[in-house]
Amino acid sequence: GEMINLLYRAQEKEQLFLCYQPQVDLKTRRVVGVEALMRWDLPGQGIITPGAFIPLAEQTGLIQPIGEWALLTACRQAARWREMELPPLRMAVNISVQQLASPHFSQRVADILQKTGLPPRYLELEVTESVAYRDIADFPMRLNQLKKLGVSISIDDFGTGYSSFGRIKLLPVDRIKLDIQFVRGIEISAYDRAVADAVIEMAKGLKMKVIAEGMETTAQLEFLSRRMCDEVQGYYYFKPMPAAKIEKLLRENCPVR
Ligand code: G
Ligand code: G
Ligand code: MN
Ligand code: NA
Repeated sequence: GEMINLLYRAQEKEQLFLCYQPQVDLKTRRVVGVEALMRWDLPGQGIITPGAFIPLAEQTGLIQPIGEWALLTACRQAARWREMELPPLRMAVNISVQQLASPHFSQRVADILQKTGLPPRYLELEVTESVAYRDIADFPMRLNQLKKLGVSISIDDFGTGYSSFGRIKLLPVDRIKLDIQFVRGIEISAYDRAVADAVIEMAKGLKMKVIAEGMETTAQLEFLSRRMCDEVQGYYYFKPMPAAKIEKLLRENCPVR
């Protein structure tokens, strides 16, 4: 309907932009990465968050051009920050299953890295757990192709999908993102604490890093620090913010409390 036509034109009208949410290393308490998060500035409607339009973009195939725009924009931004000689920063970009299923995707990533000059080790691609169990394409092969470019791979929303360890084993995963629902439950649910604990331990055993999503409270911070979770991303430290604010943050380069 109407929404899809508006979204179709959003890109050429330059209504889309990216915000970046810092990711904090729990040992050094410094910002070591950011996740790029899309926003849509639709005149008369205000800023629309991706939850309200990404599903539509996925259903209609628009995610291909929009997702590619996000990847290019994020890499360009990360390359610019490197030129400014700010402290090193990982750039995490969300990738839809549809993008990964496209046979040209790894070539497009290679082109974008070349065009922007971003060293591949600074780019992380976030895929959801569903790449482990969806059989629509050869995802292990595709992720391995991407790994060969030198980028890293993280599994988003971990703990909410239907994957099995037998399938995840086939994927070259560098980092697991513990889903926000388990982080939210840390103070109130023994079940969620046990899941958070198990995911952190599992990641360590499998030589993967783990980042907790959506950390909002001191109690969560204390729990995650005690359990030696590697990194956190959440409103407790930082909300998603425009590029200029990230720049300021990096320039100051102070540890967070
Ligand atoms: O509305 P909210 O901000 O909660 O939505 C976040 C969701 O949108 C997350 O699932 C996130 O992965 C997704 N998302 C944000 N930016 C992008 C993007 O650039 N590409 C893709 N494919 N998904 C994105
Ligand atoms: O699915 P994905 O992890 O890509 O989406 C990240 C989403 O989580 C973004 O929409 C981001 O704004 C949101 N988010 C990040 N930190 C917090 C937090 O501390 N609390 C809540 N409620 N949402 C958060
Ligand atoms: Mn994500
Ligand atoms: Na998530």
